[in-house]
Amino acid sequence: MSVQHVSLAQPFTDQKPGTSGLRKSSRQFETPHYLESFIEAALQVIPGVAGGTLVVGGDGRYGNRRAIEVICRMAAGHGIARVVTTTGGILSTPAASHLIRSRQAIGGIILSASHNPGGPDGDFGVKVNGANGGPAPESITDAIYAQTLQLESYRIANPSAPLDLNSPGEQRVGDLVVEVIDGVDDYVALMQRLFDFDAIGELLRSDFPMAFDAMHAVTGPYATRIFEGLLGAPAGTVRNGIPLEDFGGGHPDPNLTYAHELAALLLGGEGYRFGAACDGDGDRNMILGQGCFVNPSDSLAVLTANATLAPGYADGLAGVARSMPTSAAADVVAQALGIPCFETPTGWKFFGNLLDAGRITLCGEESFGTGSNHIREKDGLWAVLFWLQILAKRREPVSRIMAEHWSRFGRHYYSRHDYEAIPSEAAHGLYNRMKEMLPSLVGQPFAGRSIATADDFAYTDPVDGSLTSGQGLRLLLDEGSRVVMRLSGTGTQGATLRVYLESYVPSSGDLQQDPQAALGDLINAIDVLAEIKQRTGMERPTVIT
Ligand code: VG1
Ligand code: CO
Repeated sequence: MSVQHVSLAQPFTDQKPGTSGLRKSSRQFETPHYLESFIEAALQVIPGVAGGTLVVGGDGRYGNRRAIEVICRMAAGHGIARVVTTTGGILSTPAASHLIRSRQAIGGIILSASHNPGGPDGDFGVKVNGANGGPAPESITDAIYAQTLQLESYRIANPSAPLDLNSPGEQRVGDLVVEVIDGVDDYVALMQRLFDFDAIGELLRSDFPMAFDAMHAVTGPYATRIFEGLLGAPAGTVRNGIPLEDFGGGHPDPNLTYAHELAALLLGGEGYRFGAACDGDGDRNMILGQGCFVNPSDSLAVLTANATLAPGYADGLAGVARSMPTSAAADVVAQALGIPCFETPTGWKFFGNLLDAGRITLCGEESFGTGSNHIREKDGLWAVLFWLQILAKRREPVSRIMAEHWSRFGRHYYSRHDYEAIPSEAAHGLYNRMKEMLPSLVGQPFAGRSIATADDFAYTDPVDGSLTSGQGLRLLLDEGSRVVMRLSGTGTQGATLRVYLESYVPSSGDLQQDPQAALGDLINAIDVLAEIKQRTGMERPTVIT
């Protein structure tokens, strides 16, 4: 095998990983040497490269196969012994996490821009995961970024025969073994260990019409095998189940805006009892019942309260964690169960240490992410199966499960308002102005209440003591309501402002309000204080969840 050292005229300066890896337009990734530069930096930083095993795959978007080819050639150039990849290069983020762990790999490279649209005019992304199967911690991503800034060349094996990803088997690129496996098998076996497939199958074969929307993204093959194959749900239960390079022109983000067809089926009185969708790379989930949307913060709380109904969690939970902007619904359940609850910054990487140390079993984010210690990523289909497990045991409609939950624990009214693609200057101007105002806000009136705390969230990792600051501006009101603002770390166009609103009503209060109405005074007050409409020029948010 011959290895080339390709010189870079100058290093790239825009390869700083965001909330979830390096995410840029597909066009930018097609810039000569762009992908190679980031992979070179990653291979220089990830420990154990020489002789190690690396897991590589992606969500099937435009650029996936080319990237797998490049990474295999670069892996060969760096002395990696084995790359494990999948037929068609299709590998969901949770399945990749599991594979890294079960193969004792040094880590993985996942090709996805998650819920961002794909195709030549869409986005592409590279996520680097560590040996525990989770997103690389900041110490690693910072080091990779630093490396990109001083890179002079990269090492890549000369092209030999093109890789054949069409069927399982082993191939060689020089000394490197490229092992192509079916990316669905191991994941499905893991799900069968956690959940009672007999009970769920019985439910799905009874009068229980369900719709799952794979959004033409990675979960199609997994969902078809699980729901229509093993569990015996009728053909057609899985919609948009064929992964497409551009996700059929859609936006593979499972929320009420982008998964509106599914939402209409469940909320529009079509007779479906349960609906769910996953995002581009399969780590997010949206849960719907008949006439009922379950917000992700509540979903984490319901899974926590009902965890022992699933065989994999029958012994109870060590603890739970949620990201800071996620509502405190899970905290209330944790308190009732007498287990610890942790509040982490946004992004799954912050759950890794808590999971590795055995301090938590479940964790979740308001952004449709839920997961557990079975892997080190959030897991969309796992959450759907967990809900089905609860429904199979309780045999109650989703809406009744929610109503009973709130009447026991109280309800955290919650909403996230996203203002997408704001000119970067306007967004940073708005954000920095608020940040500077924070100290002066304490004690001030706000939405008929008073601001008790105003800060920029910082987190000290309870396991390794590392400090992460600048994680979001919080206004905590005297009666427990909150407004949080963050700038997104996953967008690729301009800036996205996220405003998170939360208000708690105890079980004795009015539990059946519309969330936007229940939060109306907070919504108005933050608009006035932060001058959102005025500074963004937007009359309303792009997406309301
Ligand atoms: C968003 C979500 C965050 C999530 C991240 C990655 O980040 O808010 O909760 O962890 O996406 O999800 P941001 O910085 O845009 O708010 V995924 O499905 O891309 O791995
Ligand atoms: Co995702």
